[in-house]
Amino acid sequence: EKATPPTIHLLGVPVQDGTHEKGCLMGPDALRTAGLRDTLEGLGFDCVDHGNLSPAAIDPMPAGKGNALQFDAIASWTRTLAPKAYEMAKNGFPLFMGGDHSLSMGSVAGMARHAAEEGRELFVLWLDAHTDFNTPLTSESGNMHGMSVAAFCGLPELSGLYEAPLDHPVNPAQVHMMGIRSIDQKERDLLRRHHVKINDMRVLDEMGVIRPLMELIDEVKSRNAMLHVSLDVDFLDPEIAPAVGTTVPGGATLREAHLIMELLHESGYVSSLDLVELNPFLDHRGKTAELLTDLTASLFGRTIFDRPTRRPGPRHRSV
Ligand code: 4U7
Ligand code: MN
Ligand code: MN
Ligand code: MN
Repeated sequence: EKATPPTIHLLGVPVQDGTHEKGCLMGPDALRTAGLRDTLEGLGFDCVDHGNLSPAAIDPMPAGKGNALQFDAIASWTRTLAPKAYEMAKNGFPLFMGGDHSLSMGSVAGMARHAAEEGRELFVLWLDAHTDFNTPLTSESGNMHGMSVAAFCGLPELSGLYEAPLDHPVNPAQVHMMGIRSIDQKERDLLRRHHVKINDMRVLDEMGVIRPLMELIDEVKSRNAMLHVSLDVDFLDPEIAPAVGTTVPGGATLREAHLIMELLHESGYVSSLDLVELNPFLDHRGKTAELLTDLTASLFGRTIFDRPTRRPGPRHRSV
């Protein structure tokens, strides 16, 4: 099979209602300013910037149970984004520029529907300090950017975010997390009950990124599934990526993050990407936006020097 590079579809999703920290709405423009599009075109990809999404108004919803802030606002973002993601996926590789992490409630739901239509499963690689598996019943903060995974996995407490209960919820056992170092008490029980695959920082300390990542890639390949990558800025150590509201010390290093992206590129199975939680108001001279741009370049094949093709196989099979 001849390698055909997919068209990359950039979409800004300036949502910040999922967090109490203001500033994520500037994320898409900071990524544009850092030259994300030129970088991807420089790697040989056709690139379309669809501008920024704006959420459709929805009727106010019956007060949901529990502790969720801005439920209605997040529902309108999610209901606007999910069908847009689904449409973009038909024509290439969707790249979602956040915006806070509640963005993934829509991006992943749309990708899961696309995958199902192609007769394939969707796996998710969740790169984050946090597991984002709270529901309105378990969350202590009420911030909905901490509930994204629970939402796209179809937990009933969050089904009201979608137009209808999800036909294609992601299987929690097919959500692989890396970089985890902050989990709330009740969230822990939920993660266990639903068999989410968690590689915490201790796993990275002990074996580095290659083993856990290749486990995921091998599973994706063996099932000919698609792989959505969701990168939360706080996956990275705050020393190298300060532009985020929810810093947790002890995160991934620059080289760990690049190695993940390079291996993902070589796999050829990544279908879509979220770049989320970038808060340019907290950045130092654009360094976090530039780092995200560089990591994206690695995901799309930038290498430090020529590399032999070690894992020949279909490239971008997923699109
Ligand atoms: B992010 C938290 F309290 N678990 O629910 C919560 F520690 O998208 C954090 O990963 C959520 O940045 C972080 O508020 C959401 C918390
Ligand atoms: Mn997150
Ligand atoms: Mn996080
Ligand atoms: Mn698994």
